Amino acid sequence: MIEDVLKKFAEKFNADLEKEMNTLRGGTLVAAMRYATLGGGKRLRPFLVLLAAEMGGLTYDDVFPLMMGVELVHTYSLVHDDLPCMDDDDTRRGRKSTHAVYGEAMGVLTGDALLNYAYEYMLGNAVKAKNVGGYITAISCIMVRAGYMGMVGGQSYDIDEEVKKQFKREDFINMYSGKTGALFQAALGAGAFAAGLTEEEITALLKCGNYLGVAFQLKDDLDDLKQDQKGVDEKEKKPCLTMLSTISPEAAKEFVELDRDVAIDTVKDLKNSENLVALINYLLTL
Ligand code: GRG
Repeated sequence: MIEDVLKKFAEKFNADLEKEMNTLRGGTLVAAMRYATLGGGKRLRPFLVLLAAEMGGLTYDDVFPLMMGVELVHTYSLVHDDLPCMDDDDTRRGRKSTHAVYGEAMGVLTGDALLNYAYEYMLGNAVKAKNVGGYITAISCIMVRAGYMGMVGGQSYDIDEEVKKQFKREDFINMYSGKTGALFQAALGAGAFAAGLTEEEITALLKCGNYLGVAFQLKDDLDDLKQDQKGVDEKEKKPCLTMLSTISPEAAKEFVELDRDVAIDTVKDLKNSENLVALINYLLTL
C-alpha cells in the first residue's frame, strides 16, 4: 500500500531532517526554524522528488538535499501563510503555528530564514551530486516555481478578496496552479532534472505536478467545507473566497476526479511510475 510506503519514507526523512536541523547554531530564530520544520506534516513534496528521481535510477541519499530543500520552502510558505496578515491561523499540523509560539515578527523571520537556508543547503551539497548540471537545474526548477511566477505569485491573488470576487473558475484554476501546483511541479521536476530524465519525461512530470497540485488544493477546499458544515472550525476567520464560490461541491468533486485522471494518464506509461500513480490515486480519492 502506498500509504505505508509514504509513512515509512516520512519516518526516515523526519529523522534525517532533524539531524540536519540540529546542526544549526543560534538562539530563538533557530529554535523557531526547528519548531516549524519538525512539527509533523505528510512530507509529500520530498516524496515526489524521490519518486521522480527513482525513475532515473537515483536513490534517497542522492536526492536528500533536494528533498530537504523543497520541504523547507514548503514549510516557510506555511509559516508565512499562517501569519495574521495572511490567513491568520493559530494552529498548524495539529499544534500552535510558529508565530503563535514565537510572535509575529519572529514568524516572518523564521519563514525568511527557512527559505534562504533551503537554497544554502541545496547549493552547498551540489559538489556531491552525481550529475552536477542536472542537480543545479533541479534547484533552479524549485526556485522559479516557488517565486513570483509560481507559489508567491499565486498567493498574491489569494490575498485580495475584492479581486477574487470578479474571478471566474479559470482564474481560480490559474491561482491554484501557482499557489499549490507550482511546488508539486517543482518537486517532480527537481527529481526528474537531477536524474537526467529525457525532455519528454520531464515535460510529463511537470504537467502531472500541476494537475495534481490544482486538484489537491480543490480537494483541500472541499475538506474545509465539510469541516465547516460540521461546525468544527468555529473560529472567526477572515473571509476567504475559493473556487467553490464559482462551482458547486458536486462539480468540484468531478473536477478533482478529472484532474486526477489527467495527472495519472500523463505519467502512467513512464517506466517505474507505479508508486507515483498509486500516490495520486491515494491523495485524490474523495
Ligand atoms: C512571502 C509573506 C509571504 C508569504 C508567502 C507563498 C505563501 C505565503 C503561501 C503559499 C500558499 C499555501 C500555503 C498554499 C497552501 C497549499 C497547501 C494545501 C498546503 C498544505 O499542504 P500539505 O497538506 O501540508 O502537504 P503538510 O502539513 O502535510 O506538509
